[in-house]
Amino acid sequence: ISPESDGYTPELEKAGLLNKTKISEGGRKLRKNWNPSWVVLVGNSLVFFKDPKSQNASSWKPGNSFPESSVDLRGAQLDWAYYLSSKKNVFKLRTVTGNEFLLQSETDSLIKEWYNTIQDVIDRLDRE
Ligand code: I3P
Repeated sequence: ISPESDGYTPELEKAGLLNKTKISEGGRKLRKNWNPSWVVLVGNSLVFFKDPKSQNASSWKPGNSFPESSVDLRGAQLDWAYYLSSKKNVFKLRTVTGNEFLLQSETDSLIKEWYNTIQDVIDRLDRE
């Protein structure tokens, strides 16, 4: 199935490389395991791909490489996470199902852009 033939392909809002670790699953705390991840914000979802080297801005499209996981942003909560990591530029994303992720970049401007863009999507969904 190609993006042209599936009738509806949601708008790509943002894509890029971030460091990622999951810190809880359904409210249960997990051991941190930081890894680079190709992160794509498309429609109401944040989609994570492994192996960032083989990814590009088209990876999220139907028929292209399969995501490692994805997160529904409806009802999600975003917070800067100054106390949750020794790394700089870390924010926490908590899903409505109680999964928590930390996302991080060494580049200040980049992480702020991601924070603002994800928050805009969450706000839009809250108003729907
Ligand atoms: C963790 C690892 C993480 C670190 C975490 C450590 O050790 O060093 O990078 O998180 O700190 O526990 P291990 O590899 O033995 O699991 P940050 O880099 O985010 O600080 P934490 O336990 O304080 O979360």
